Amino acid sequence: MTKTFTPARPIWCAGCGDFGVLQALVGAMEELNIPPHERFVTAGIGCSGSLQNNLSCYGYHTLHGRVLPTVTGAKLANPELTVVGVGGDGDGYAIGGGHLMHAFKRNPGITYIVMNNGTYGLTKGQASPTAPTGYQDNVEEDLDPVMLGLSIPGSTFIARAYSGQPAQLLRLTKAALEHTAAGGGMSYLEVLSPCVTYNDTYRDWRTSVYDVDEEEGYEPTNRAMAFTRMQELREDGRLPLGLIYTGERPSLESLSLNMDFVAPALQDITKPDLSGVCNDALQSFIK
Ligand SMILES: Cc1ncc(C[n+]2csc(CCOP(=O)(O)OP(=O)(O)O)c2C)c(N)n1
Ligand code: SF4
Ligand SMILES: [Mg+2]
Repeated sequence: MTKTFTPARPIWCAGCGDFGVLQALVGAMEELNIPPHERFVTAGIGCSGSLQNNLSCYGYHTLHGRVLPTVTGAKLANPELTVVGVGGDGDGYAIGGGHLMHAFKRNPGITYIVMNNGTYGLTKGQASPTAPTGYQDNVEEDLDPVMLGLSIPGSTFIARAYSGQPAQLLRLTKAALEHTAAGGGMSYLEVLSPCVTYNDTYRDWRTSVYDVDEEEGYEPTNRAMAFTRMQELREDGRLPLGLIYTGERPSLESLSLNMDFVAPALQDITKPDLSGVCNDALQSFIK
């Protein structure tokens, strides 16, 4: 336990945007009084994935691209935990892209933070799905995961922050955790988090970000307005930040629990019928 709850020192390059994401997550969890033993943080493989080593929590590195099924399973196993998935744009939008749309659709009670740097940092700078046309000879149009999330009716919380704007990043990280804690389901927060070594976008992003939180008349509860505005801003070459969409829909675990599903971690394993089932399961491995 001492080892689990003693954060390691980050090994990121000086100036990596992921430092800001770590600071915001630690700050938000402290401000919301979430104790370390009630945090479950799972990370994908990538520079961003090492964030999980740097804060006090339970959790582990899962397989590359498998953050969302892992955190969904953890939440169903113990709905009392604060469950957070963290990873990169390669992890979440390339190899893990198939899971993203189903997670939006299922709306599990988890927070998912993607550190988008438009590159595969850990493997030395290949183009990711969000890399712009021209980066490393990329001939494809970049993916907009915010618009993907908006196009899926089950999604309930979509926000984007920039690690160069720490006050807003902290506020949105807290809002994401609060949405999920209130039973609202999945909160998705993409953070524009520059990779200073392989794709240093600080200069470009500083001038192209656009804050919808400050826009008069913008209604984050209006999905159609959000989608139209995202499209317009994209055409103008802007990167929208802020609380982009929030809606209401029951969380996956609330629906599952209504179906007589008892979360495994909350079952009384001293009950004779349950201990019999556990013993049978163990015996089946021995046979
Ligand atoms: C199944 C599998 N395929 C490929 C890899 C190699 N790999 C490790 S990290 C990575 C991409 C990392 O990019 P991203 O998720 O954007 O994280 P970043 O390092 O940029 O934070 C890849 C392709 C792997 N570890 N496992
Ligand atoms: S290679 Fe890029 S993403 Fe990885 S730690 Fe360095 S700056 Fe961050
Ligand atoms: Mg990346």
